[in-house]
This record gives sequence, structure tokens and C-alpha cells, in this order.
Amino acid sequence: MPSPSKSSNGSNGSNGSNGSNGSNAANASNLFVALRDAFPADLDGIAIETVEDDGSSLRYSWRDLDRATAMIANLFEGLALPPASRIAVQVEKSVEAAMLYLATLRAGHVFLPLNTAYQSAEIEYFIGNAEPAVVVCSARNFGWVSKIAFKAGTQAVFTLNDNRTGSLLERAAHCSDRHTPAPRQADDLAAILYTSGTTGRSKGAMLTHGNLLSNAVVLKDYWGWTATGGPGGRGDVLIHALPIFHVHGLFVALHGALLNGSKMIWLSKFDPKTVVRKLPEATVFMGVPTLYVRLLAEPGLTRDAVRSMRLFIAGSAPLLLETFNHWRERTGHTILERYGMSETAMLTSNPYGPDARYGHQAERRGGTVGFALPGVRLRVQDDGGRDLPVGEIGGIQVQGPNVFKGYWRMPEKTAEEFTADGWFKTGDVGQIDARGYVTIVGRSKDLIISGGYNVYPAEIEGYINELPGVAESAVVGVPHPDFGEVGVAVVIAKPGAMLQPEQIVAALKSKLANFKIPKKCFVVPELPRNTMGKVQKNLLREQHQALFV
Ligand code: MLC
Ligand code: AMP
Repeated sequence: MPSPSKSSNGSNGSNGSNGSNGSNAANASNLFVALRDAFPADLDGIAIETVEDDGSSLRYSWRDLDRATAMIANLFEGLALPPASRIAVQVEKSVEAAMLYLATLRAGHVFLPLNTAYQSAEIEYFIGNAEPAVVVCSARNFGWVSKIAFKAGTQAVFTLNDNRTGSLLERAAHCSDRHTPAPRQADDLAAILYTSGTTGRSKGAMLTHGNLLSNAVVLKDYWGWTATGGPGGRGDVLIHALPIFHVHGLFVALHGALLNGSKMIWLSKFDPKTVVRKLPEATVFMGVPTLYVRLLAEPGLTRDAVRSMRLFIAGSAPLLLETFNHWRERTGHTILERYGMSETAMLTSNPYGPDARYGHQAERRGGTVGFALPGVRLRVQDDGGRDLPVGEIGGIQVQGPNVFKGYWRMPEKTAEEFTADGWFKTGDVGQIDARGYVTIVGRSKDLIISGGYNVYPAEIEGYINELPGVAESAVVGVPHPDFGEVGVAVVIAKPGAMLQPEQIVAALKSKLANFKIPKKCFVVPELPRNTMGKVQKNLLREQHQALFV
């Protein structure tokens, strides 16, 4: 495998961009080809520079990305996998993990990223449902993951660790570094992202090469990605500090930088001090609101620290107006908030610059998620399926080249989420004003968004209800200063059973991803109900809303 070069001081390097940004990107069908076409002409320039714990950095050139993805793609070809095989991946964030994603596209297979917090029951479901031909996990999880995978018929299980070791790279090292990307049509699958459901099990959202490429091409233009506008006239430089197993870090951030031939400063984990230290070398930052809240707590976040920055982008969860205003006062920058989801990639964005479709207004309005992106059509309907006039609140629906193909092997669920005339129901509730700004005011889906991760109360309640001595439970989201929103569980014991909240939380920890664990648990005699006997979650939310604030 190509080895990155090491620098001891982490000093700023050239991004090597020459402005050749792949004019044929929109026409290429294999997303990988479109991204590779956008690599700068100088393949020895730095594509990714990591920030290591000891302050040093590893530098990967564009040539390294090309060669490593070829080698991994050739490894897959050597396995003679069926076309469009699922490659399921649960590994810590690393440059090699990103290469594995790109190699999967290159080989024409389907990438299935899994949050590293998922525990065995969750992984067993995803692997059983997706039936991946290949599973890649970290070496420390190999024992239990491989057992699950082989039971589900997986052909090969490789390991990949965050220190560039593991059988995937060892095997790929013997493969050729030249590879012709597999031809793919826009409608062919590129990735499956599992999203939990309000009822039942998680659903795999099937995204195509066309979905992802069209969205990336629109965002490149809409956000003004530039090959020359960065510090010292160099191109944009992105600080990549998000996980790469969800839309935000894997698609929006990674595709954005690659499609512009832009260097990335790569953090394996978000750390506010490191981000502040690296800001003077960068021009673009993307984060969920929690990242902005934590950055604001850093005294080093000053106007001087952001002097080279061009754009701060937020999304995945509501950005509080307070954070939006505080950021502007502190840094002089106005955060650009956008809105998206796994099934649709990005739907709306506040404007970066003038937007001719809306009379050139270029104001980024706090509390709104901006305009429908070019090519994306939005409408707002009431529960009866009637279009609502401007300014009225209802369910947000979408159509466009970004909208996914459906849920993996769940045609009924897919049908349920689309209207008869073919619009996808986002489950978000909001309004579009006369100027075109979209505001999200709530969700019709029972969902908690905590630090940018989705937590479905129905899933947590299901696990709690299975515990011995539990009669019933309700999980609600309440405001939290760091995560925006967190889950609180309210539990009823069976007659005669003695339940301790700490035991309930401990039992959940052994079964569920850590971010899904309710931050507080109460055992109470009864739940508030309406006359129909339905639990009144709004009352529980009101009752506990001041728990953390
Ligand atoms: C961590 N913890 C969380 C949590 N993250 N609790 C609730 N919500 C979260 N998001 C808890 C852990 O369970 C643990 O608790 C403790 O915090 C420390 O864990 P950690 O892993 O050290 O946390 P930290 O590194 O601080 O992570 C926080 C974070 C992370 C904000 C950096 O959650 C994160 O990267 N969030 C971004 C998620 C993201 O990329 N979303 C995009 C989805 S795409 P304990 O009790 O075990 O110690 C999407 C579409 C779109 O939504 O529009 O983009
Ligand atoms: P996911 O299923 O993880 O892709 O999460 C998608 C959901 O995140 C959306 O349906 C919204 O509810 C929420 N979301 C994403 N961006 C924003 C935003 N800017 N403001 C409010 N909610 C958002």
C-alpha cells in the first residue's frame, strides 16, 4: 500500500490544486470516476493531512488516493464478488477507511457504513438484513463480528484498524495499483445507510451514484467551493472532523472536498482545541450544532483564529439561534445552516452568495434552513394530503435527483414513505415563507436528534420493555446544552417488581450504542394518558424539559 509521508510539526502544506476540477463530473456515472476526474493535475500534491495525537501529521497525496483505492478495488475483484455486492464496514475513522469507501465505489460495489458505537445486536440485524459479501471491522471486534458475518453468508471478513494495520491493507498490498473503475449507471446503488424507524426495525436507505453525484455537484457550486480562493490564493482547505459513517461526514464533507480537488485536514475524532489550532490553515468547516457549541467554549476561538476561513456550515440537527448569534458576534462569520437526511442527502441550504432564483437575496437567516437547493423541489402538505399555501405549517415533502431509490428489501415501507404522486415524506414539519426560506418547526416522526445522531424512542422503549420487571416505558427528548436534545426514559414496573433506574441504564448499555442510552431514567407509578389511553409524551417532555438546562 502507498505509505503517507510523515511530518513532525504538522506544518501547512500546499494543496497542489491547479484548478482542474473535473468539468465532466456531472456526466460521469460512477461517482468515483467523477471524484477522481476532479483530482488536481499535480497528483503529488497533498490531498489529506492528518492530525496525529502527538501533533505530527501524515500526508497522503492524490496519487496515494488513486493507488490505494485501485489496490483495494483489485482485492475485491480477486474475490470474484457478485456485482453490486454490499461491503459492510464498522471501523474507526481513518484515511484508509475513506479509501475503502472510494474503492468500493470504484469496484462498483455498495458501501454500507456502520456507526462504531453499534453493539452486537445492532450489527447482527444490519448484517443479517443487508447480507454483505464482505465485512470490514476493527481487529478487536473480529471475533464477534466475523461470527455474525459468516452466519449471514458473508464471503470474507477483513480487519482495518485506525493505525493503518489489518488484513484488508495487508491483502491489498499484494494487488496491482492500476484499476479500471467499474462502469456504473446513475441509477445503480452506491451506498446503503441504515436509519432507524419509528416503528419496527431499521431501514436501509438505498442511495445511487446519481443521487450522490447530483447532490455533490450542486453543493460545489452553491457553496462556492474554489480552487483559488483560499489562504494565499490556494484552493479551499476543509477541516474534516465528523465521523464518516453518516451522510454529513461521508458524503457532504468528503465529496465536497474531493470534487473541488481540495485538501482536507483530517481529524480522526472531533477535538475543539485541535480544530481551533488548525483553523488558520483552513477555509471551510462543517459540523453538527454540538461541534459549534463546543468550539464556542474555547477561548482560542477568536476573529484572528478564523482569519483564513471562508465558510462555516452546520446541519444534521437544529442550530439554536443563540449559537448562530453567538458565533457571529465571536468570529464575525455567519454560519450557513443546511438541512438534509439519509434518504435525500441535502435538501436545502442558506445562501452562500446571491441566489438568482430568489431575487438575489444572500442573507443567511438564523433559525431557517434556507432555500430548496437547485433541482430539489419541496412542498408542504397537511395530514389530509392537501398542498398548503406559503407560510403554513405542515409535512415537508421532496422530489429531485437526490431522492433515494427506496428502502433495501422493504417495498411496503418504501411505498408508505412516498405519496401517491411520488413525493418523499421527510417526516419533518415546517413551512416555506414567501421569500422561499424553509423553517423546520418539528417532526411528525417520533425522533430524538442527539449531538447529530438519531435516536428512535420506539427502539429504546422496545429494549426497556423486554427487561425483567418492566411493564411499560416511554422515552422522550428534552433540551440539552451540549447535545441539543437527549433521551429521558420513564418506566413503569410490573406489580410487585422493584426496579432501579441505574440497573435499567446498565442493562441498556450492554445492548445499545452508547449515544442511544437515555441520559436519565425515572421509575414512576403511571404514565400520563389521553382519553384514548395513548401516552401523552408532550406532557412528559414538559415535565422534564428543565432537567439539563
Ligand atoms: C457521544 N455521546 C453522546 C453522543 N456522542 N450522547 C448523546 N448523543 C451523542 N451524539 C456520549 C457517549 O455515549 C459517552 O457517554 C460520552 O458522550 C462520551 O462519548 P464520546 O464518544 O467520547 O463522545 P464525543 O467524542 O464527545 O462525541 C460527541 C460528538 C459526536 C458530538 C463529537 O456525537 C459526533 O461526532 N456527532 C456527530 C454526529 C454526526 O456526524 N451526525 C451526522 C448524521 S447525518 P458515556 O455515558 O458512555 O460516557 C444527518 C443528515 C444531515 O443527520 O443532515 O447531515
Ligand atoms: P438522518 O436520518 O440521520 O439522516 O437525519 C435526518 C434528520 O435530521 C432530518 O429528517 C431532520 O429531522 C434532521 N435535520 C437535518 N438537518 C437539520 C437542520 N439543519 N435543522 C433541523 N433538523 C435537521
